[in-house]
Amino acid sequence: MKKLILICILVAFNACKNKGDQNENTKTASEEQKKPNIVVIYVDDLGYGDVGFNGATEIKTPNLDKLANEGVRFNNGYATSATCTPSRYALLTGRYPWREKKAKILPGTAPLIIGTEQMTLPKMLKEKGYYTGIVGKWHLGLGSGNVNWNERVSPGPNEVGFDYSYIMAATQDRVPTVYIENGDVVGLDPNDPIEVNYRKNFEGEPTGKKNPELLKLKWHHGHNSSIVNGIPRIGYMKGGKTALWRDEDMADTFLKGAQEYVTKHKNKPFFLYYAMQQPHVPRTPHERFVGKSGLGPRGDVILEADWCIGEFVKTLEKEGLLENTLIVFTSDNGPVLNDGYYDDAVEKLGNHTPAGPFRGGKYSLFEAGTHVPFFTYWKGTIKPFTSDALVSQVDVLASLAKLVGSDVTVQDSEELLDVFLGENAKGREELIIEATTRTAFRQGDWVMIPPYKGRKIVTSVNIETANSKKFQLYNLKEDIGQQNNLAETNKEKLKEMLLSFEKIRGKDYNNTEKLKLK
Ligand code: NG6
Ligand code: CA
Repeated sequence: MKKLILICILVAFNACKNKGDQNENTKTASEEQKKPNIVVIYVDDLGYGDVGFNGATEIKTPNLDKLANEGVRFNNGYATSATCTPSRYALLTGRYPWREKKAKILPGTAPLIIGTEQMTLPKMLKEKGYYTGIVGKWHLGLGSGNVNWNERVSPGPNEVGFDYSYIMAATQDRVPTVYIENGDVVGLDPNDPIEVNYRKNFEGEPTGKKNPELLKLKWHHGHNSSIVNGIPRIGYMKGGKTALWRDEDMADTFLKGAQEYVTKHKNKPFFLYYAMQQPHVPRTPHERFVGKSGLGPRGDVILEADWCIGEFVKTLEKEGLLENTLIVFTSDNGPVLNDGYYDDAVEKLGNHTPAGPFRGGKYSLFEAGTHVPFFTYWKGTIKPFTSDALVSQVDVLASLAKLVGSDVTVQDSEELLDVFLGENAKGREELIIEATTRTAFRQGDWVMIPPYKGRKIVTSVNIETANSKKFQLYNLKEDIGQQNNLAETNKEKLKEMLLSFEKIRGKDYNNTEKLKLK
């Protein structure tokens, strides 16, 4: 009898224990499930008005429109800057780029500008168990000066938080024109080493300037150094013949990289920074897309980018990941037409308005420089919503930290997770925007641009800088195109804006001119 009781107790205990284990397992599994994959799709120089979901009618972007319209579409989404490097710096570090002097358009030979000790978006996610990867454009510098491209290039993305990297070093128009995977140039023949120099050419090497007969794309300004694939570039390069990219295949190469990354890492929460190159110059659509938009190569590569995103989402769907993946889509800066090549962007523009309703463009402190397409999408979790909330790419880090349960905070990154998920429409109160070395301030519906010396128009690209000897003050609610400067008539508002701006930016933001409110 005693024995029987003991057996009963043992059986009951084991049953309980198993149940406990099971609960434990179930909890862990569902907790794991709760950790969504995160994909940031970042395009290059795409304007607010370049996409159907923001009103474009001359260019069709059905794949983007579907995601945007089923996700949270931001009417007030910003890149921190009107050029690439600083915007990317802010996205990945959660810090305003004007805090880092080196965060300016970098040559292909620039050293890494993110400190290896610095907190970054991929680092934060990695700490929370994510596998992290980048496929696409980097443009944040590599190495620590005098890079030898024939050895492992380091530090780079893999040293600031990415487990995997497949990148182009700088831009499509800058050398070196090769892909780099985890620090190694892809397809490099050791007997044909790569040399790169931004100051002087290598003896006997043709250039865009001297050898126009070798060009399939003509340069308009800049872009007259080494020739690769019939396209003249910024900077000089020699060697590495087997590793050189064919520009027309770049979209497919990055897409394939992004798809393979997903398929390979689908069993663990992953983060992918899919940094597409379109529609930055040189605009080189794959033959499949040539002539398809009727707007020239710039339109064609936008169609190509849209197609790539459609294909990429199909992969997520096929792998059964779409309902467990948060997608953030945005652009690093606003649009530009002629950015250095004769590629018909101006001539074939027709009725298309890349900047949408905004004034300016890439390089500009006017809205079109930084006010960009922006949406989040998460099938089954995010409900379709058009948000007026003010959000910046600098906020992605803190907001994703909240999503994954990280307590990481960074100086300028505001935690706006519920805004990004469309559960709340109250975004930032204020925001500093940047164009080259100049900064301006948005607060509520108002934008204040301090006086800056320098050219009013960048003539080569035909874009207004927003430089003026006078303060500028605009109310975007009534004047989205920034036509009515209210600085003279609303001095109270101007004063209030300047004070708030200086609180964040400090007083010495304009070292070319002493600012005084008269
Ligand atoms: C400019 C280039 C421009 C583009 C830009 C960087 C000239 C004359 N212009 O210096 O073509 O490459 O840098 O663009 O060289 S960004 O989107 O990467 O910031
Ligand atoms: Ca850009």
